[in-house]
Amino acid sequence: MGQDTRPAIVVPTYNEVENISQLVQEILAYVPNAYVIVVDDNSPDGTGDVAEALAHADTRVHVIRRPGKLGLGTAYVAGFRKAFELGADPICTMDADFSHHPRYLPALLEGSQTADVSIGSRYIPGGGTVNWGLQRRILSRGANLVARTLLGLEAHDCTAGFRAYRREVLLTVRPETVQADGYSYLVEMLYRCQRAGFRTTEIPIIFADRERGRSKISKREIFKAMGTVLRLFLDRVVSASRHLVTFGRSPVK
Ligand SMILES: Nc1nc2c(ncn2[C@@H]2O[C@H](COP(=O)(O)OP(=O)(O)O)[C@@H](O)[C@H]2O)c(=O)[nH]1
Ligand SMILES: [Mg+2]
Repeated sequence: MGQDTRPAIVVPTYNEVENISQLVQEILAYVPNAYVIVVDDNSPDGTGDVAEALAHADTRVHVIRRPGKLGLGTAYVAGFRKAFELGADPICTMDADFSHHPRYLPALLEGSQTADVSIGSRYIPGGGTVNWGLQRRILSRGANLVARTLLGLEAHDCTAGFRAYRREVLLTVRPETVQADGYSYLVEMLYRCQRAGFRTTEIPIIFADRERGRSKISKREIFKAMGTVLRLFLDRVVSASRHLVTFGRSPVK
């Protein structure tokens, strides 16, 4: 991980016209040497055009425009590819709605000095959520508890999209081969990082619910996430039993 390299901040957007300008401005205020990579999925509200104008005005800003709503997972992958082209390290992801406040970016990047994956975490001391209804709180806590228990993940916030990955992590884990899309992409990525032996650290953040625009999380995403956790759990069981078989074998003479 280079002290001399520039970080990239990948921001997937879908209908974030009310947030994008201020967000990009604040990211660059907190991290002036960052590249900002907006990945817009042809947002009907014109977010892509606004992002494009920001990119014209400032060479640190880049925009990837995709033809339609292709999902969060592949949006990250497209952003990572661009970050690689730019030679960025580390490579961060964050939401566009200020739930992941740019003020935490310096601490997140600092985390990358010592850990391979640095996570902006709601579920460690000092972290938390505000403006979330009971249902959303239970859902998020429950999802984390299940993912942590079944998959043996060390992080307390496994569904957080506020992360900094060292370049080397993405080279090894190859995010384009992650099967899950949408929100469960994040859980699968973390699982793969941990399996590959990368070290994670958590930085406490207060996650404020969006003030502008609407959430895109749906019931379908929640079911898909449950399916992903089960698939990864089976993967874990199968590889643990393979491990037992390999090590249980008597040595060949
Ligand atoms: N490019 C792209 N961005 C998306 C898509 N779905 C959600 N996003 C963005 O991903 C981030 C998280 O979505 P959000 O609706 O805030 O989810 P929530 O915070 O979990 O309710 C936001 O920046 C969204 O604009 C998608 O299909 N494509
Ligand atoms: Mg949000």
